[in-house]
Amino acid sequence: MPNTSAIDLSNGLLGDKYANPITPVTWVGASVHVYAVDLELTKEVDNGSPNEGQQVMFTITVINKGPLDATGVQVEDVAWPDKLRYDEHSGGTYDPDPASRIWTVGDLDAGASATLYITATVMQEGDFENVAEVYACNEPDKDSTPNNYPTIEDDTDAAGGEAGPTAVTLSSFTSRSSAGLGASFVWPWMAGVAALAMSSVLWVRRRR
Ligand SMILES: [Ca+2]
Ligand SMILES: [Ca+2]
Repeated sequence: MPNTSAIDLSNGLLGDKYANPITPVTWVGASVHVYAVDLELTKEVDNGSPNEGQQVMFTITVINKGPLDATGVQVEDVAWPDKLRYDEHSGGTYDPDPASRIWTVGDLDAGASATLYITATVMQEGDFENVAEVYACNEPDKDSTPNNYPTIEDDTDAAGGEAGPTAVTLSSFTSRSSAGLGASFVWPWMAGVAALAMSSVLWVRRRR
């Protein structure tokens, strides 16, 4: 009697334990991981401590570590704070509409990367951290899922910092002359000019 307990892959059945050739076999506890790409995303800001009213530039990079080419790749700016005003972008196709904020990357071959630059103005002091994540990809990813933030994976990254108050300059003093603080600076200056003019008049009269 031959040993029939070994797995018989020729007909997809399990030996003598499942002798009926038409009985379907259910594999319990087994899992098969099938993936095609591995997208990784990074996001950086050029200045993590700007003053209110200053521009900062975000750099978003997505790389496909393969092994296969990726298609239909999109990246979304999620959790974009109201205090950040979008100004411009370069390096790719980006929709700055608040209802979208989608960067259309398109095809990304294995080993290739793409980079987008977004310039924004910090309109208020305080935390301005924000997040970018891979939003879509036609192929399954090894270790991340598109558009499932706030789950943190290698297709997600945050950048930002803490903005300080508006920088104080001489022009900001004079432009706020009606606010009291400016007046305390402007009036002594005007008084000094008036005193200089009066002394000049007296000097001319004395010379006559
Ligand atoms: Ca990934
Ligand atoms: Ca994700």
